[in-house]
Amino acid sequence: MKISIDSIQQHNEKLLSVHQRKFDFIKAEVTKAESIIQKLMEFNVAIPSWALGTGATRFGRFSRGGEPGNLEEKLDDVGLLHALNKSSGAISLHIPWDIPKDYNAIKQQAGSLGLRFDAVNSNTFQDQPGQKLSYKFGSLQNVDKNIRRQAIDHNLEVIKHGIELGSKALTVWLSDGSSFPGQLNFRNAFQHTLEGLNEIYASLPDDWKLFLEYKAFEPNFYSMTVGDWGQSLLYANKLGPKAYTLVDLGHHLPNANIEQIVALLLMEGKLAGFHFNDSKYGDDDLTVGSIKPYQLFLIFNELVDGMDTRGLNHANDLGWMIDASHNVKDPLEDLLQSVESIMLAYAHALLLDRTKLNAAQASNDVVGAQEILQNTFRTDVRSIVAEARLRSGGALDPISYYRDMDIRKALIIERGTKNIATGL
Ligand code: PSV
Ligand code: MN
Repeated sequence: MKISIDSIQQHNEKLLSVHQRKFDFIKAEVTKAESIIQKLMEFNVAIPSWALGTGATRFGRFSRGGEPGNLEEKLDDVGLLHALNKSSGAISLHIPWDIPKDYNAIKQQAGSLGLRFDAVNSNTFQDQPGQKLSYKFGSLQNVDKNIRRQAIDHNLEVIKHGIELGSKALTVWLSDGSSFPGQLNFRNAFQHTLEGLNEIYASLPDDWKLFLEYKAFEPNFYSMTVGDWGQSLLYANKLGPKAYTLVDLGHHLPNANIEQIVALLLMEGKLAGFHFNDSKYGDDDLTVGSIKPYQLFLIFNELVDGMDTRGLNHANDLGWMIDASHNVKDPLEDLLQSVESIMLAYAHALLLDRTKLNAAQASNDVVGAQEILQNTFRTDVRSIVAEARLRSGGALDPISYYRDMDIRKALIIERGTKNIATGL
């Protein structure tokens, strides 16, 4: 389903005068509004190919129909999001859930929708139909070298797909670990994993990066072989300069200080980027910013500060992706909300007066520092984000456009109610 530029314009015309009033007000308050808008217009967050269908818990799945049934339809859905918000111009593929049949055709389709291919993701956390050996007791960590070989070969194959598509990074998330004390020799598991990662790393093209994602628990409940940022960083440092630690917001133990983790990884030049989501209890995969928007702002505050200190380009030098699952919401609406939350947090971080914050910190002015952070966070920057979207050709209010045009209904008519997207 394609969205016409005319219909976006009509939508914008209806909302323009209200928007203009709000934008004029904030522009008078915020002297750097124009530079923030420029940065927002350059910033894009990749959509994972597995997040376009309805998610599930182990108790059930409640689809609302119109889900994409193949990679082409998934690309169309991301194209639709990008047409509306102009900030979702990339897709991240999970192999083997989304193996392209015809690279050229897929690349052409992506190009016509203004999309590029972000990191490719390997999958050694599930057994696939017809797969020779099982990952029940882990993949790269496995005590059986044939299973380790199979997992390494899978990653090499994923890199090949990525090269064809123009991706520049491989994201490895391992579910490896153990569920009971005594099940695993920790040091052997680490060494086997390192050996495997070394071989995968060696076959990366020169301009590629390896992102190593960590997770505290699940599916293993006693130990995870890449369980936290310290372990991921240990591997990344041993692997070499093209290996980085990837932060998925939902992969920490409760109350972890993620902003501090981000600050230190950036300081070490080892932060790969993000899988954005939100959580209340564990890896809940909820809409970004739905539970802890202030934490998201604090993370972006460290990101902007750390990237500027290292002279990094905000838009391109780190990997930005959503990794969420939608059990009760329309996945496309959920993704629009997630991207909006990210843009707001980024806008707030750009708005923050860093000179003042540095001065407050240097004089141990604890109250002053909090005032600076919270005054920034409580500034309503929604019209700045909307203005950036408007100037890029997107919709002033993507969700109301989506609802007014009844896009889900159109997708159900086009695709039916029975399609189930590959993925989770
Ligand atoms: C694992 O929980 C994870 O965060 C990894 O990024 C996977 O690739 C993704 O979710 C989908 O299972
Ligand atoms: Mn993830």
